[in-house]
Amino acid sequence: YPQVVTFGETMVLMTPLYTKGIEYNHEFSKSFGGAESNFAIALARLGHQIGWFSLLGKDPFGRYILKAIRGEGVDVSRTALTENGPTGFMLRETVAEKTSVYYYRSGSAASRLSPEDLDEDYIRNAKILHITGITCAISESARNTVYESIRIAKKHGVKISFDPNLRLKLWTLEEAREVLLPLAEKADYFLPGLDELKLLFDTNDEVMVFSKLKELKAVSIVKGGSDETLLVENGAVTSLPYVSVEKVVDPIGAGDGFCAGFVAGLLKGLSHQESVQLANMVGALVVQSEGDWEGLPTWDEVQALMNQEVHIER
Ligand code: KDG
Repeated sequence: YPQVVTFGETMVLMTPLYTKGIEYNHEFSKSFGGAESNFAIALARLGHQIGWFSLLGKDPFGRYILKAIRGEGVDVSRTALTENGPTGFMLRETVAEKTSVYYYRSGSAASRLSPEDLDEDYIRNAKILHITGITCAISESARNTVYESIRIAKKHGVKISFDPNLRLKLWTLEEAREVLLPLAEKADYFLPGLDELKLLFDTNDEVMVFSKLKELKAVSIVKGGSDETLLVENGAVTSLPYVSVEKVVDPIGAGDGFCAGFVAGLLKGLSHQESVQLANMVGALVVQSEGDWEGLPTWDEVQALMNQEVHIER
């Protein structure tokens, strides 16, 4: 059984080859993305056994995604290709430095995830169950699957890490608050971004944000301070600086890699502070290459960064 289990929707991602925008492009590149599978790929590359499950359409996109994620060393044994809905699909364009995402995922195979798709033994044997708010946003049955997975995890003493991953294209802020804040109460490790917290707590006052976090039972790890990550535990806030990068090429996927870095730290027996430092390193490596998951580092690459090894080109 894998040490960590996660689940959620992964979609095919089409991106226009040129910067003219979707409307004026005829050529697209094909990849895929999904916060939970990005997280899973990251953990696998960092050397851990990770299981990701979902429902994919029994279609070329579904087969493509399943093979690719399996090829990354993620356990996909609980993922099924189904005739009940197609594989979700998204387009992303960046025009004049503004990125927009278009989702084609309502009624998708993954949106039909329901509590019956859960394998209790699979969750029970893990150390950590990783949940993101996106799964709660895609459908009521997927949200109920999250609730049921948490109930199973709690019953068996499996720790819960939770990234709210607020996606306002999927639901309103009010709907998101109603679901995500109670989930933060249930988490052992809460991994939000500072901007998300300001929206969820309805305040721009950072003192207020942190005092609300201190009320939670969870250890909170707040991504996206100006150039730091903030660790909140036992009523104290510790700032851990980012690893500086020369050029941010593509920030998408950095949050998922960050969460995986933190969880990998826990699995490697590191302290919470050290785990955040590892998460910061993974984040720094991801943003330097294109793609939601392609730039996720291996454990060797992280160690090379730790040891400041010089890259030999040829
Ligand atoms: O965190 C990156 C994800 O947002 C991306 O890979 C796609 O899961 C995705 C979503 O729902 O937008």
